[in-house]
Amino acid sequence: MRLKERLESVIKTLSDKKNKVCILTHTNPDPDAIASAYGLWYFLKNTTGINATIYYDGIIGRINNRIMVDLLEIPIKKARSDFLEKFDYFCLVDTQPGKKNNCLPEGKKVLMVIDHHFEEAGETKPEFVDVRVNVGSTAAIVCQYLDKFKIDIPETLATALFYGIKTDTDGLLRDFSSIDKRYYKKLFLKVDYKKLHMIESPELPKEYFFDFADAINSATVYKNILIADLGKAFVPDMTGEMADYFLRMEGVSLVLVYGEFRDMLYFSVRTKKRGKRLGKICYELTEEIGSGGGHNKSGGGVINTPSKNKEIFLLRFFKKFSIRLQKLKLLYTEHK
Ligand SMILES: [Mn+2]
Repeated sequence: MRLKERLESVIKTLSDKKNKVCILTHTNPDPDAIASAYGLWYFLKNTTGINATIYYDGIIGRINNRIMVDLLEIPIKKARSDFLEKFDYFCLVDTQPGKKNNCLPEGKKVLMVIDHHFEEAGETKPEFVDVRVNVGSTAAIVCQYLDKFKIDIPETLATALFYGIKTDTDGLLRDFSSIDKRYYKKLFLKVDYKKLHMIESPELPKEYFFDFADAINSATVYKNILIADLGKAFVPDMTGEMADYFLRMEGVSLVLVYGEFRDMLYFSVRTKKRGKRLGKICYELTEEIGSGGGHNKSGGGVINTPSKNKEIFLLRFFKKFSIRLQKLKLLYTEHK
């Protein structure tokens, strides 16, 4: 069945307006997850009349993402497990049933899965599954749905979707497809630039800069690999932010940044090199001790009980990338 027919079948399933629908993002949602949830919410509203509820768990950590939600008035709420009981249907965006990075209650009926991470064999068989690993953002996939049904995208939604595609593809430079490119260009004409600027360049709390200091002071290098420890991270997303930043360093082609937040160890990995499957690697590095995933050039995850598992994780990482521990050199003191 073609995409439009498959979506029409979902709309038919939801024909009773009394249906309670929950759109669920992954834990600690990023702009792509938030934007695609908002886009799907708008799609369902326009095609079925249903006012779905968007839920996330964890925290919206990054300042940019919090401003995105506030400024664009995105109706996303923090879930508590008992909140999720009342829904008839679940739609998952930027994640999948069976993945550890979402709080979908067990045995719940999943109607839609829209994602661009590699598929894991989940036990539930949703009616509508659209997982495209070659696409750079879930937001672009949702744009295609709105496009197929000729639904006009208002300015706030356009700004959210644009920011989602932009962040997940690093401005069409990393792991992107022709679909990301198409909608990035189309949305560009509708973006509220003032709001986008406020989202992208907000005032930052002092803690943000302290994490920078910790990252730079702790950074060690082996050949073209850089590893940095944030200690206690101010928000989980700091690892990704710092990893992106370090990847810009001359001579560095692979970066690992990790830091603790509320008794969990978060980490992000980035590479400049093509052909690396970091998502898969992060998945393997965290087996039994946490969860991980991602794409080709970017990945990350979370480790449970760091006091016990941090070392296991780091040793796995060193082994995977053939890093000789004795040869790891401090970046900054070396310079002084
Ligand atoms: Mn994504």
